[in-house]
This record gives sequence, C-alpha cells and structure tokens, in this order.
Amino acid sequence: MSKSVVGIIMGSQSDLKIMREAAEFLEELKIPFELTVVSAHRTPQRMVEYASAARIRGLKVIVAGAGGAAHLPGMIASLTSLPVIGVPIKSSNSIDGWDSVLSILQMPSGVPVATVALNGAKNAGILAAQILGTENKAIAKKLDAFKVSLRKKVEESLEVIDKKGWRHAQ
Ligand code: RP5
Repeated sequence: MSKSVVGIIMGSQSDLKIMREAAEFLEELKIPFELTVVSAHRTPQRMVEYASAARIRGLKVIVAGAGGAAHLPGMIASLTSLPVIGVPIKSSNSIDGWDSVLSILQMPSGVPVATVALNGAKNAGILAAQILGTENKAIAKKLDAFKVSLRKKVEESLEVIDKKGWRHAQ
C-alpha cells in the first residue's frame, strides 16, 4: 500500500494537536494516510470538492475532527458514502466540548458519523484501521498485536499492585 487510504481532515490547524494522534497510530501501523485542513464554514467549496473526490482518489475511510459548531464530519458524511469517523474537539470556541460532541453525534437518520470521545483522535485512528482490517489481513494482524499490548499493560499494572499486596479480586 502506498496510496493514501485514510483521509484525516480537520476544521483548523489548531485541531492538529489532537488530530495528530490519529495520524501517529496509522503511521505506527504503516497505513498510508493524508492529512489536511478543510473547514466546513471557512472553505465550504473545498469541503465539497474533498468529499466528492475522496473515493475516486482511493480513500477508504475519512477521519474528520472539528470543534465548537462542528459541522465538518456531518457535512462530509452527507457528500460521500465512505465511512466517516468524527472527532469532537474541545477547541477555543467550544463552550465545554459538549457543543462539538453533539454537533457530530446527533446526525439525522440516513447520514451516520461514527463519533468517538471528545478529543478521542487516537480511537478514530484505531477505528479507521479496524475498518481497513476487515479486508486486509496484514492490518488485522497488527491490530491483534495491539490488543495484546493493551492486555499486557493491564497485567503489568496488576503485578505492581500485587507487589504491594493490595489486590484481592482476581
Ligand atoms: C472549528 O473551530 C475548528 O475545527 C476548530 O476546532 C475551531 C477553532 O478554529 P480556530 O479559530 O482555532 O481556527 O471550526
């Protein structure tokens, strides 16, 4: 794989400090992605062009992050039949983050956006990889190894607790 299969987009460069976590996970798994700024409100034409050309350019999943009145993920989902994962971001114009969560989550019937937690860009990267992993055995294998690493981290933390003699439940 060398052509980008995941498109990571965000409403502003200020979202990058969060959205980079999606990029870093995909990089770790060696999944080719592209990353750019597309704003639903400031560059609406660019948003339409991006979504309309996404499938034909070879993208298979789009990860879209935005804060405040976060219309980007939903609008992208309205313009393409590719799966769209939305990342609500607690941005400078967010009241407390709920505005972006609800703007991305509460989509009308027929136009889903798979919404991750507030600032949950890493999970968006993981979910994008999992979607690709349904068809790609090499990616699925790396995701299985990732799951094992999660389990091992918990086991290691239990060992620390055991050393203290604090654990009672199995
Ligand atoms: C949203 O407004 C962007 O996604 C960003 O989270 C927020 C603030 O943007 P800037 O004013 O920092 O460019 O559209």
